[in-house]
Amino acid sequence: MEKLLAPGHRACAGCSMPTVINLVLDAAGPNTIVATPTGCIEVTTTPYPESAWRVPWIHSLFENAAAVASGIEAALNHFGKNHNVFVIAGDGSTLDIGMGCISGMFDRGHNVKYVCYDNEAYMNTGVQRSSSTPPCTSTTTTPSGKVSFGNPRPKKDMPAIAVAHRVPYVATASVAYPVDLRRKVKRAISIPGPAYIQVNAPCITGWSFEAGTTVEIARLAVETCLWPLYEYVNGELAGVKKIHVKRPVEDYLKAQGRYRHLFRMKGGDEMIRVLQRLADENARKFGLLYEGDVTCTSGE
Ligand SMILES: Cc1ncc(C[n+]2csc(CCOP(=O)(O)OP(=O)(O)O)c2C)c(N)n1
Ligand code: SF4
Repeated sequence: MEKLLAPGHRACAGCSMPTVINLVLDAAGPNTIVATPTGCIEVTTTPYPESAWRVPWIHSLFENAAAVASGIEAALNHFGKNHNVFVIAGDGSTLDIGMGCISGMFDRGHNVKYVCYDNEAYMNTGVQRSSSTPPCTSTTTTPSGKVSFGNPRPKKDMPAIAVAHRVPYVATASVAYPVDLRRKVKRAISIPGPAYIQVNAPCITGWSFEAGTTVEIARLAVETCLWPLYEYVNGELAGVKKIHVKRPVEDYLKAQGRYRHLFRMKGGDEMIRVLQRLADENARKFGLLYEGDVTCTSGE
């Protein structure tokens, strides 16, 4: 099938975001309207007068994609038309500035499927911290240095916020698990009302990893339990992706420049232990390990 996001867009080589878009559109099909706010997604796919989108697409402000999508869905309802309505947005516009409009969209119960590609910072404007940036990450506004291990704050739990809004379908996904991601998009469409899916989306520029390892990085996030894959249906945990061999967080961290300081600075080992505890907590909370499964400690 022809890809619904055309090649020739201007995302960095190795960016996962165009893959996220194509997986979402593969699952949703051509009968889909997409609203996107400002961010890498917009600047790289629609440099005037070009567009890579092969479905109807609209650009909103940084803060109001959910409101724009709500209006599209209400208008389609009014005219008796049936299309999938999606927002695809970065974490800055989702977890920070767009939160009020998203809360309103969830609260009004619009049949809009909201996908956040989570590259864990404001990448388009130069890798500033967002509330989705994990602790100990070096960004341009939380640089590591003599007195700083990077971002001092925890990552905001947006899927939990969506569940608290009684959103009928909430899930996390990863570019490293494309079958799972497509299935979750289809399931979101099959359940009437709003849906929220947050996709781990490695950014080669902001995360600074070796070219060609984008999918490997995304897989390590899942295998270390730093990025648990789960879905909630009507507020109940309805499925998790279990892990056979749980990798130590060092395997994920050492592959990325944004965590390089943790391996060089005095006290970095304690920060790595803090991140390991977060991963262990995810494994426990979501039941990610099979009975008797192995926790790998060697880094192999
Ligand atoms: C009200 C407003 N404030 C700030 C900006 C500048 N701005 C444009 S894109 C962006 C960052 C986008 O970050 P994110 O949503 O995480 O997407 P990414 O670029 O990482 O894909 C910012 C701060 C803006 N366009 N509008
Ligand atoms: S800066 Fe990051 S998110 Fe933006 S296009 Fe480049 S790799 Fe993708």
